[in-house]
Amino acid sequence: MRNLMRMNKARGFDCPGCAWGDDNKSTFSFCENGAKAVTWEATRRMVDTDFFAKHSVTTLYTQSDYFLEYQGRLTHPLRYNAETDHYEPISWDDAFALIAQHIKAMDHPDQMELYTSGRASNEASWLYQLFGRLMGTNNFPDCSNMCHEASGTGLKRSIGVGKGTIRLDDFDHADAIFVFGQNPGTNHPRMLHSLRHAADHGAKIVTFNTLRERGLERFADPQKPLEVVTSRAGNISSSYYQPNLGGDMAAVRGMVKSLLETHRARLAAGESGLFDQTFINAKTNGIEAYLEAVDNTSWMQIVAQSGLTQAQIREAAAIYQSADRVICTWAMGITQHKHSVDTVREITNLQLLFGQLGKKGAGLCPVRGHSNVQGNRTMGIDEKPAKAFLDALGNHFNFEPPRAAGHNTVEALNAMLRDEVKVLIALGGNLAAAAPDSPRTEEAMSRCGLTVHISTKLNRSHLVPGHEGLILPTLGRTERDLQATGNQFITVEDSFSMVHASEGIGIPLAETQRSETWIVAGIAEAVLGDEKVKWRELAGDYNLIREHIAATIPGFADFNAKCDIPGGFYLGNAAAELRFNTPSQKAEFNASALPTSLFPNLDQDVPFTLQTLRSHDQYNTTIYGLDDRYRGVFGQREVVFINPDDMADLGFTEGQNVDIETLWNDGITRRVSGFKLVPYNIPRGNLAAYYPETNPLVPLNSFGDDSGTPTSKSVPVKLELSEALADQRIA
Ligand SMILES: Nc1nc2c(c(=O)[nH]1)N[C@H]1C(S)=C(S)[C@@H](COP(=O)(O)OP(=O)(O)OC[C@H]3O[C@@H](n4cnc5c(=O)[nH]c(N)nc54)[C@H](O)[C@@H]3O)O[C@H]1N2
Ligand SMILES: Nc1nc2c(c(=O)[nH]1)N[C@H]1C(S)=C(S)[C@@H](COP(=O)(O)OP(=O)(O)OC[C@H]3O[C@@H](n4cnc5c(=O)[nH]c(N)nc54)[C@H](O)[C@@H]3O)O[C@H]1N2
Ligand SMILES: [Mo]
Repeated sequence: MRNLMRMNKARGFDCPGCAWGDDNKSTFSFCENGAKAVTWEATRRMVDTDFFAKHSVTTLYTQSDYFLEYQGRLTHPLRYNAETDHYEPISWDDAFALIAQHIKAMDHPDQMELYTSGRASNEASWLYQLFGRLMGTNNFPDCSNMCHEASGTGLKRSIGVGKGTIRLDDFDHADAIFVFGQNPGTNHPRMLHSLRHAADHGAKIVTFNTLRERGLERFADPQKPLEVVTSRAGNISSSYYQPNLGGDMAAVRGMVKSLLETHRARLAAGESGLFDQTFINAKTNGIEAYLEAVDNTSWMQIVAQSGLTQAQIREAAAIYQSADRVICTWAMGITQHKHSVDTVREITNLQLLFGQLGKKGAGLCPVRGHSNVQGNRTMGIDEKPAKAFLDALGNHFNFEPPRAAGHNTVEALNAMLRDEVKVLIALGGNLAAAAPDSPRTEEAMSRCGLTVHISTKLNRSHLVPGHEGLILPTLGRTERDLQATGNQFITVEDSFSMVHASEGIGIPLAETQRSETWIVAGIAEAVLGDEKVKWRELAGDYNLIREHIAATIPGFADFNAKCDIPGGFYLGNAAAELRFNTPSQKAEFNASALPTSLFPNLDQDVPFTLQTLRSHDQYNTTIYGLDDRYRGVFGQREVVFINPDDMADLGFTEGQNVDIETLWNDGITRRVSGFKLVPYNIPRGNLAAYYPETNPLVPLNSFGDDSGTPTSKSVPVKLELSEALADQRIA
């Protein structure tokens, strides 16, 4: 509780749960799932060296992800011994020397992949990217490639900046909030407080979600700060639409089609139009081509693809029309499809028509996942870094940074499969379980010369080492970080571009655990020496790192001084000030047609589209427990949600076990077995099952156009009764 009470306060630690902002007015600055994230990290259980002496990697591999993380915190640096198949203790110095040996033996810096998961601090990730660029590579695959990449890419093209344009208090001023493809009751519980405040002020909350999610249907109960969704609560969404998976672009296109009709009818009647013509003329480019694309999209196509009726879409459009100030938020239901960049841009098109940028209570809000994933990008964890950023870095450190684009996550895995990767370093995360196509991903990782995992807990990635493997135990954000000059704090950035300090208080379990920043500095020093950069000095005093950040990244002037501002400081957002850093210097409408199909490369019929999503008891690949309370699932995770009529049509019944098999065109069988059928309120032809259990079904080379994000929310599949059961039926 002591940890929790300090969370998200002026200089407590930032909640590692999600990237929602901190509402300093709210009495409840933490939530049930934030509490789980903190207590999970703060466990006193340890996986010490005895544990690894007892269990071989092969036997650990047969255990569940839940079992692996439940063993507790990693405490000692470990080296994989392929002969004994055990991890054995190694000293920090020897570990760094081994890494340096492998890296120095590479023929080219691009033979290294530097993965990052979005919990890493600004300081650690900035240092990490500096190391990579001084080495000469932009190979920075990260969790963002599997997450909000489409938001960054789409927004950058449309409005010149890849981040959301609103601030947290905009929710208090909105007349309508449209929530697309997101389950905040589980994944961003503090967002429900913002939605509740907004609804209290009369705002309409309009939800587009394939599933009926209880968290979006029910109000937060202020009496129960930890459990924000209760059965006694009132409605949170004024309208709830359930589009097909991947149907949101069509739904928004339909809304615009309906609004365009009204707009034209008004103009024809000599009245003023519906759209914000002043804004459109002064600030945007490409409206003619876009409206032509809208005219060319038929209602038949819109209805078929969205799965919504014309009446539903017109109703949503009417709500939009009646609101002066509109916020659109979205998450993985929008970004993990083939046409996600176009979908993000379609939402932006709608907002541009009505000038919903640059005013209070309005704007675009991609709700980020990991608590510092947005900050990682700001710090330069980016396989396609901007020229201006590289120039600044090169000038400041007097070197020529690599200019060619590096690998994203899928490209990195493909490079490993081609035996082009000698060294994989992972700053956090669980690449083996988070990436698609699990057998291919594991094969890829095990082909590396050396894999290095900087981790808090044991996970699947550690069990698929390369020819050599290291696990480096690190401190979590909740823990005290004592360095040469005293206790250190780090900084993070939330979904609203607020940067703030975070300082842990928990006493580390073992002296051999080290901070991420210290570890990154140790690796860099062992490989590069300290001529150009005094890595050890930086690791001893994070203020020095922040001085370098201030000198190389816009918006961070006086960084150290600003860290004292309670609640943090705002980085600013050019698009929110109506400055658009696009080639035309205007916001760009996007005139893409709707996709002809979600699976253009398949010529067979696709009976079902499957989405892979999170339960209430997990943090990505970390499984806290086996319940998914709001969806009524208890004690199990291998379930598949299905429309009752689809189940009846197949002749299947509730509780039967099925195999799910992917329909793809590369001759590889992708199949998971024994998933229990759970009838659910979901449109026909759509299925849902949990990630990461269903990651084997997502083909590695099925990813979003221009985003490279695995299509985790639209997997073409068929269902069959599992063999054991099929046999029973025959018997
Ligand atoms: N407790 C907890 N918090 C978390 C996480 C966690 O695992 N646990 N993960 C963090 C991370 S990294 C992220 S990225 C976020 C993820 O936050 P979310 O995006 O909320 O996560 P998902 O569980 O993937 O849920 C996707 C939601 O979109 C809906 N959906 C899926 N496909 C479609 C579609 O095509 N159209 C529409 N309209 N809806 C669709 C699903 O029904 C589901 O409600 O949460 C972050 N916060
Ligand atoms: N099928 C499918 N696949 C998906 C998704 C999906 O919806 N469906 N979602 C995707 C998304 S949105 C994301 S963001 C990725 C997530 O991908 P990752 O970020 O790689 O995965 P996580 O499960 O968040 O990583 C958990 C591990 O991080 C380590 N860890 C925890 N805290 C710390 C810390 O403070 N420091 C360090 N160094 N390590 C720490 C622990 O060892 C833990 O095992 O997965 C993606 N994969
Ligand atoms: Mo994410």
